[in-house]
Amino acid sequence: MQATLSGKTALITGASSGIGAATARALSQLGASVILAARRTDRLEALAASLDRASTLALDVRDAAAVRGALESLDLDLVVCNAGLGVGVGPLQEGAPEAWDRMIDTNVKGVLHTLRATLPGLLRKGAGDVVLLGSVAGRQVYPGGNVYNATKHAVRAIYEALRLDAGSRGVRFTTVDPGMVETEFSVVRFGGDQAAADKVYAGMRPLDPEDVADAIAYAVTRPAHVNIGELVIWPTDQSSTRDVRRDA
Ligand code: NDP
Ligand code: 8X3
Repeated sequence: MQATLSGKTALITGASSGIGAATARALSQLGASVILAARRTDRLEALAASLDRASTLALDVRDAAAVRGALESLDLDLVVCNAGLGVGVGPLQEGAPEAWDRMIDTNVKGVLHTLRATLPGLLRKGAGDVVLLGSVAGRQVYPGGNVYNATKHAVRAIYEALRLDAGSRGVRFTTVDPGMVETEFSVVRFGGDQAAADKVYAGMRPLDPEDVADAIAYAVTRPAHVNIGELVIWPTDQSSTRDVRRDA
């Protein structure tokens, strides 16, 4: 990668694990100062200790006031809205409203709170990058994915809304929409059941979080006049949200 992010400051939400942690490493290696935000500060501190120019921020993106208080005054160049989760898989008619709240409050409202606190600063500077972690689940639904799918469709709508409301003002907007990535996502989704999580990826080659981080690094290191808008990244073994080749 030729371009450098030296002198730039990046905020990454959900940096304590998976795609967020890999993205923090990638952006740091490209020279950016990285602000690592999430709830598990022990994880953030361990990651920050292994990186140059890294600081940590205890943040629950569902808490609008806390997000505003922590982020509004930061001088940022890149904002990666990555914090997100799935809670369970099952028929809508049997769903748990508490699980719906967790997904909607984190994946949709968390993104909105983060953008509300950071986008005005980027627009004032007339430069910068906003990267949203969508999903192929924001393009295709799958059985039992109902509310998670809906939250990622919402992220896609937010991406499109950003282009209309804040586009052409020097800030670039990118949605990165991966298929299956082996992270803690499925462990969280199945309430800590590692065996259930392992089954999701059994016999197939999922993406690594570094594959997604690499795509994000590519998007944010293009020349200023180039905005990579939408990146859809599938494992080669996954042809749709419903079709996965196993034990090839
Ligand atoms: P992980 O579970 O590994 O990481 C999720 C991150 O989100 C953690 O750092 C977690 O930190 C953070 N997070 C969750 N809730 C909150 C909250 N309320 N406030 C702040 N941070 C929070 O999963 P992934 O890395 O896979 O997921 C990252 C993003 O990528 C998500 O938006 C997910 O929907 C999306 N995605 C994942 C795919 C996959 O197959 N894994 C595919 C497509 C998209 P902490 O718990 O410390 O707060
Ligand atoms: C998370 C991956 O396949 O569960 O977006 O939708 S999946």
